[in-house]
Amino acid sequence: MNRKIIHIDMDAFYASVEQRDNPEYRGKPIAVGGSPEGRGGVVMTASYEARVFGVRSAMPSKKARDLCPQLLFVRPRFDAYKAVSAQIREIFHRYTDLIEPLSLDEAYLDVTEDKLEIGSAIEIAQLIRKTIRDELNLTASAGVSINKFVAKIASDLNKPDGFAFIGPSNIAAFMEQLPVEKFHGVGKVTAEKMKSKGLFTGADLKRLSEAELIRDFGKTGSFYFKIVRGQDDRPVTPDRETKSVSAEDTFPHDLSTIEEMGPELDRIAGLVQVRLQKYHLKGRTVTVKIKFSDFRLMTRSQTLPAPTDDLETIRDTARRILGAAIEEGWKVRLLGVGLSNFEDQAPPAGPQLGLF
Ligand code: TTP
Ligand code: MG
Repeated sequence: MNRKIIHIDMDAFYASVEQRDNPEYRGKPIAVGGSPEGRGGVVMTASYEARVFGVRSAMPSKKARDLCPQLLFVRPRFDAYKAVSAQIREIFHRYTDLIEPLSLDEAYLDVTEDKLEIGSAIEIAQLIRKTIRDELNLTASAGVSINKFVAKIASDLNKPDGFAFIGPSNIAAFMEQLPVEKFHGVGKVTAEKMKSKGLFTGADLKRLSEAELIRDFGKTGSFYFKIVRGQDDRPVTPDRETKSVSAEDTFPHDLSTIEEMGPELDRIAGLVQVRLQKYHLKGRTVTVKIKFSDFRLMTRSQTLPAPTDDLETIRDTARRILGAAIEEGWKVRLLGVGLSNFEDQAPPAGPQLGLF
């Protein structure tokens, strides 16, 4: 029997809370985070009025201000966002306890069996959206399908204040027309690599065998093989505890000097820092993962005196680890940076395996 999975994601979350609580921001382009003088800092999120100008999450404030001179910069109030996050979770719990939060504003729900015996995932998703609007004065978008992957893509289709249902009989056609860059989990480099091989959509990927996908894209090849057929049997895991936050990138060409690797490592560290911020986590242990052209894998870690989510600290530590680990001339295909050993969580016993 098919499962009934809902993915819910609040619209322009921090910005919407600010517009709700401060009437003077309503209908205006606002950015949460960053600095009005454009002196450093990045935008955490932008209201939809600001997105019209091209303002986006993780954009430096100077660029955001250049794109939209009347942009209002608002200082984040994390306590307010956490409170709303708890309120939406309480609404989810009216229907199911199988809730897997991905961040403050986003969660998967398994409503195969719902507490109120409504039976229809579409109806539950719409009820949740209506309740969030009526009780919290905020909007959310929802996607409904039979697995997490398709539900997540569906929730993004009609954002903001949107809804989409992709049922079992539509999944195949939907995945076939989907551009490869829309497959979440496919990064920019992989998407480019796919396109250079003439793979632009799900239909193109579907023509390849599992062995061919693994040959071209490594282990994730078998994930793509399944996903393009709409198969994803990952369960919704309630209140999963985040153990590590990481990012990695495979390069189109092998890198062999520190001069080439340094800026790439910095960029990857930046992605990790954005995620740490998004999940409100600070970690003590920085890990660098290195894959060589012969697929040999090396991971090296360093534990800091205090937990951090500071970009410079993460970058410097990652660079130090990399500098100590590799020798000039080694050919590097992939670099990754991870943070673990989070604040308020007991340090892991024994060697730190299982990162990434
Ligand atoms: P998202 O759900 O990615 O973005 P959003 O809710 O602002 O907008 P939408 O879903 O309508 O596209 O992230 C949720 C919140 O997490 C966001 O409001 C602010 C925070 N965040 C950051 O702090 N930094 C980031 O880089 C991102 C992407 C989000
Ligand atoms: Mg959101």
